[in-house]
Amino acid sequence: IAMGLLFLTACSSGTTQGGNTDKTESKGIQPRVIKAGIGLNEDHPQGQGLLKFKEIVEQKSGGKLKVQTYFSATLGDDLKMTEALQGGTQEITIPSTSPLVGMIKEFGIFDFPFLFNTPEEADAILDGPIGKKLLEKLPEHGLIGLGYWENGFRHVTNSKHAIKTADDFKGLKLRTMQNEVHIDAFKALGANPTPMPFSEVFTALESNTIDGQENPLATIKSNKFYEVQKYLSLTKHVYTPFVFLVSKKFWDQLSPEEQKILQEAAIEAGKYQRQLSREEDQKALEELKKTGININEVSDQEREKMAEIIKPVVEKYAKEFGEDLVNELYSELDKVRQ
Ligand code: KDG
Repeated sequence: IAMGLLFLTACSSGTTQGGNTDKTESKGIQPRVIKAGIGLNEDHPQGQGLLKFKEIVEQKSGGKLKVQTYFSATLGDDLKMTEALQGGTQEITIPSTSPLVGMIKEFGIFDFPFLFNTPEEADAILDGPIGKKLLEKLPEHGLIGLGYWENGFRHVTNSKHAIKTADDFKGLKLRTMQNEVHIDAFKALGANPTPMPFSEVFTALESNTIDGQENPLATIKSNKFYEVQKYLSLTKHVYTPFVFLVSKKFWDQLSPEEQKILQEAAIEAGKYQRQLSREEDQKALEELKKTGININEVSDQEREKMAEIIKPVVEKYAKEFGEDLVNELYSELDKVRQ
């Protein structure tokens, strides 16, 4: 009896530690419905990754945790869904880090053009101390970050002319994400950047409100931008990641067991998603060639020229985001490149 009592006391004191009044530890896995929404389509590597996440969560929880998936911005754009997580009316979203820079400015280091050369370099930084440090800034904004998935290297499409040289950006009205680094970088190149949520891009291209946009090949294919664009130039000007977000209001109600399932599933599905994203990047190029859109390579020399023009923008934001952080980023990258 004495031992039993001791055990009970230990358990109940354990549950109150986190400030939770309910006995989360004794709850194990509860039946729950988890609403997960993204801006891209189901056939996109991000959509396929989300389906993998659903499969893993449902399997690990014996079907108790159910993930309801919403693709193609049916629940809203990245910022709207992130706000819904903060308010506790949606549980999961996987936005680009770029539009989150208004909330956590340091995420902007991933928006520096020509920062990464390969997806593996991005993995090393995102999964390393820098990526972790940025995830730790999320809870004070009502969000939990379970890791990074891949969006990938972005290229420019437009309806006017091929971009072969840095000069070819001049005068082009280009949609950018809602992110000041992207806006200033395209301004520096002489373009006319127009920030807007992703869900409005197709219509804006179709109605010629804008001349072009920039996104990874998988997105250009999945969202059929080739139907409303004449030129695809392989500028590979920036790599942007996705961040896997959970509502903190929801997270705090979960038992440690449930949290573990979600954390592991986000990482496992993320590995699958990154792999798929890299395969799709190759495949999409082949398929885009068949659509009739004019595709051109951009020489390394011209890409270096573009990087040179954008350099003052990067330097300005390096100061704003914190020189220590940016120096750490560059030295981590040096290590990866050795
Ligand atoms: O699901 C993610 C999308 O909503 C968005 O982040 C895609 O890269 C993107 C863009 O250009 O807005």
